[in-house]
Order: sequence, then C-alpha cells, then structure tokens
Amino acid sequence: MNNPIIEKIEAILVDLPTIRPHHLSMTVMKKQTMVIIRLFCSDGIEGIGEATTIGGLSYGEESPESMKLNIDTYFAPLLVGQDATNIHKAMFWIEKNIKGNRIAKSGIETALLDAHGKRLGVSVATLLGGAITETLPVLWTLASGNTQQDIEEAEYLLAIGRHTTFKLKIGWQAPEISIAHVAAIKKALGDRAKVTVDVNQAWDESTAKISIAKLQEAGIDLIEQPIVKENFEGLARLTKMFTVPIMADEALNDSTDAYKLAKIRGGDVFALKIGKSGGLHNVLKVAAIAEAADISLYGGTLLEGTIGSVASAHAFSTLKTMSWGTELFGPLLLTDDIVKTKVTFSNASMKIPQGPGLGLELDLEKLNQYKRK
Ligand code: MUC
Ligand code: MG
Repeated sequence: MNNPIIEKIEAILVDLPTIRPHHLSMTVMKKQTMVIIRLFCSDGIEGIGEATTIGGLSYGEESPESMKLNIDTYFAPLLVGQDATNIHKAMFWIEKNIKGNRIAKSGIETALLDAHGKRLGVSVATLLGGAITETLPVLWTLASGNTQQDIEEAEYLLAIGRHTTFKLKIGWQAPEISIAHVAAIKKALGDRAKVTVDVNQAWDESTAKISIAKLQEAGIDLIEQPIVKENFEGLARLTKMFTVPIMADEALNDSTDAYKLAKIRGGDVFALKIGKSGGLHNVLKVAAIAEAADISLYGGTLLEGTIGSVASAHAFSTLKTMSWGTELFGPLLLTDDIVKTKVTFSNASMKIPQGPGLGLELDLEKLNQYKRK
C-alpha cells in the first residue's frame, strides 16, 4: 500500500493586534504577524503549523514575509510529492536543501506532526514519545512600558490566579531607569511573585556586571540574555560571577550552540524555543545537551499564537523537568484567535490540548478575517 503524500502547502500571513503595546529592547509590538501553514495530504488530512518571529527583522534573521516567500518558493516544491508519514525523512530533505530558516522549518515540521498525529489518532506529544505532563507552568511578561501600569497588571493577574511569575522586558531604557523600574515592581509584589528580567542583549558586558549586581540585590530570580548573543564567553563569566541564575536565550539556537555553551557553562538555564532550534525534534536535542550538562530548562516563546504555543507545549511536555517553567502565554497577548479550540490558562499554567495532532482546529472565518490582503 502506498503511503499518503504531501499534495499542497499554503503559507498565510496573519496580523493580529496585541492587547496593549509590548515593549522589548529592540522593538515595540502593537500587533503580531504569524505565518500559518496549511499542509494538505493525499489522504484528505490537513496539518497546521505556525512560523512566527518578533518585530519583523528586529529580533532575528527571518521576517514573516521572508518566511512566506521561502516556504512558497523553496520548501513547498521540495515537499510536494513526498511521503507525508515520514517526518524525519521530509525534514532531512529540507535540511539538505535549505540552509538556516529555522523558524520556517519549525512551522513545517509542526504541520507534518499535526497531520500525522491526526492520521494515527494520537497527539503530537505521543508522536514524540509520550507526554510526562498535561499541564505546564506559564508566566506572564510585563512590558507595557510603564511601571505603574505593570504593577497594576501584575496585581490583577495575581488576584485572578492566572500567573505567579512575571518576566520584565528591560534594556530599552538607560540601565539606571531599567533597574529602578524592576526594583519598584519587585518591591510592590514582594514574596507573592517571582520576578525575572529579559535584557534581550541590550547591555555590554561591563554594564551587565554592574547592573546584574543591583538586580541580584533587588531580589530578582533570573536574568535572561543580558549581553549580545555572540558573546558566549561573557555569558560564562557572568554565570560564574553571580548567584542569581543567568539564562541563555538568543545565544542559543540549535544543538551546536547548546554544546558550545554547555562546555563553558554559558548560562545556568537554557531557553528552549522550537522556532530558534528549527523544530520540535531539534529543540529536544538542545534539551538533552542541557540535561547532560546539568543546565536547567525553560520553555521559551517567540510570542507565537495558539498553534505555535501548543506545538511548543507538546514538545516541552515530553521533558522530565522544566524547572523554570514556561512563557507560553502568546495567545493571551493577542486580542483574538484563529483556532476554534481556545487553550485554557488557569492556576499559573496551561492545559495542553489532548486531541489528535496538536488538538486544535482552525477557524477558517477568523483566518480569512485576519489574513493579510
Ligand atoms: C524573548 O526574548 O524571550 C518572550 C516573552 C516576551 O515577552 O518576549 C519573548 C521574547
Ligand atoms: Mg528572551
């Protein structure tokens, strides 16, 4: 019997407004652009995937528009006619013919896994070997750009029990202002919440030394990517210098980076992201290197919508320990959704959909409404 083949791949640009401006060191987001992938197979099964980055080209080397162009022009012709049931073979073929483009690769692999899970009647986590958990802890990022508004947002989310850990995006203002902002929020929340910061590479190493000492003093729990991503040795020096854990984010993409960073202990914690690593299987390879080096794990996001966040959750759910939890709150930052099946966030965690594949269903009306015309 012949296996079903991939017949058609569509990459759709979808623009969704954010619930408020989201300030990062490199950009202010007022909307999120997702590339939604629809992968149609000859047995009538459709797989869905998402390739999403942050702020056009300001965060990484792939933009939503380049991802759509590259999927249409290069990925789709390579995949059409291939066996839809052999994900490793399809991704090997892509890897052999396409350099880089890890976020697009992640979206394609997600769609292949979703389709095959639906075909077999099992979840994506099951395809990856099985889930250890059906829920994951999820923090919230405070990034309104205003200290008082951030405190009010945190107080509200604590009161309704939706989150108990807050990540602050800093580095877009002078270090003294950033530190005063963080200290004010930590003081207001006290022991009721964990507070972490993400500098998104904004400081040079000497500024980082001075500033992290102050953040440690203020009781901050975790410092994410304080310096430029290429400075692996700097990350190792900072990791050694401070008690407060340092997390590698932008420095860490695939398993090669993970190996290089682990060898010099460039970080106490690794931020895993399916987009950075080029897919779900690849992110688990990064996790394996971290585990071998006794580096803790954190489930990161590129602020994907529901499809990308749930794909990440399926991969992360197969890991033994995710000591620093996750930040898979992307769907909550958007004013609307393009799937029928909303994900539940409560008690500071996400309930991972358990249906076949990702366990999600596209809402075609909404997709059409938000699709870039
Ligand atoms: C990043 O660098 O971690 C994750 C949460 C958030 O607000 O931004 C992202 C990106
Ligand atoms: Mg980060």
